[in-house]
Amino acid sequence: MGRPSAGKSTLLNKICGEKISIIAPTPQTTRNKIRGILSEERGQLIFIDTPGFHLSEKKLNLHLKDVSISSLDESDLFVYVIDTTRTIGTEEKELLSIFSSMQEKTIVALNKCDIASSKVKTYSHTIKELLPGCTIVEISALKGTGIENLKDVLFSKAAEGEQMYPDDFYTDQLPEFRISEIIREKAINSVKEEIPHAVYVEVADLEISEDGEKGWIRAFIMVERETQKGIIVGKGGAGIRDIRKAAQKELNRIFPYKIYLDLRVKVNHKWRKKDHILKKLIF
Ligand SMILES: Nc1nc2c(ncn2[C@@H]2O[C@H](COP(=O)(O)OP(=O)(O)OP(=O)(O)O)[C@@H](O)[C@H]2O)c(=O)[nH]1
Ligand SMILES: [Mg+2]
Repeated sequence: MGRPSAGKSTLLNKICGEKISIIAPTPQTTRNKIRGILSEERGQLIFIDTPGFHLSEKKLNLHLKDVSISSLDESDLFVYVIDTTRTIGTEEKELLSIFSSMQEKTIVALNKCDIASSKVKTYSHTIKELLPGCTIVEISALKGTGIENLKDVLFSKAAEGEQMYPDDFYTDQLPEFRISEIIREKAINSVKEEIPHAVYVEVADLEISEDGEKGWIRAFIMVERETQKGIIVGKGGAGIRDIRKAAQKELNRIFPYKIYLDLRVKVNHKWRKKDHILKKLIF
């Protein structure tokens, strides 16, 4: 858990060694609880990546906050990720207060130590004072620094239980969801400002050949306005072509069949205000 853009998804992927959760420089990238599974000789850890903890009265953000908070009930331990390049604001204060009531179960991961080495020390000092019962680790989710130490801490703190997933499982996401997320990642990384927030992806069709060697996907990048559609499509269609190419390349790396992706852009006016769409997308 942590504020938007703290590096939660980058961390999940680094720990599990696979691309499980999508990443973007814009905040509010993750919109669902995304499970990542790490299986080693010493045991299995199941992680839940969550949407960034963001205080806002907008409908979409309220849904995202609910998802983030509800993950607390499902977890035995908490990794609270802090972006040490930023100062403590209202959201961080609220998170600090949430975790202050469960310090024994909380590991504070001071992230981005690759670019904020001096600030990490100050943070470490502050957190020791505010949350003396927490374990603090310094990491760079991007570079992989401190990840082995974090894993050791988690394995030492985790309670013993039955193995929940087979050894070779690293996520439980359904193919349609995973496809839509990969397309969304490529789309939101190609645009700026408000547009990433206005994007969702709908997989209309996924057909796999009988021999299991080919997969055909028909998907739509959904935006809120015609102008946003124009920006995603780009000059002469160059934008959507690049998104399609990048998504297809990554999908081909992940799925065992050769993928053919048919990708278009459509408008769903003000979808972020529509309850039935939010219910479908955010869970
Ligand atoms: N330099 C540096 N950048 C990082 C690190 N971890 C994450 N980032 C960058 O921070 C940005 C946000 O990363 P995400 O992993 O998407 O952050 P998040 O916390 O999942 O964000 P939301 O899903 O929006 O809440 C991306 O541009 C990452 O490359 C790190 O350790 N060092
Ligand atoms: Mg994320």
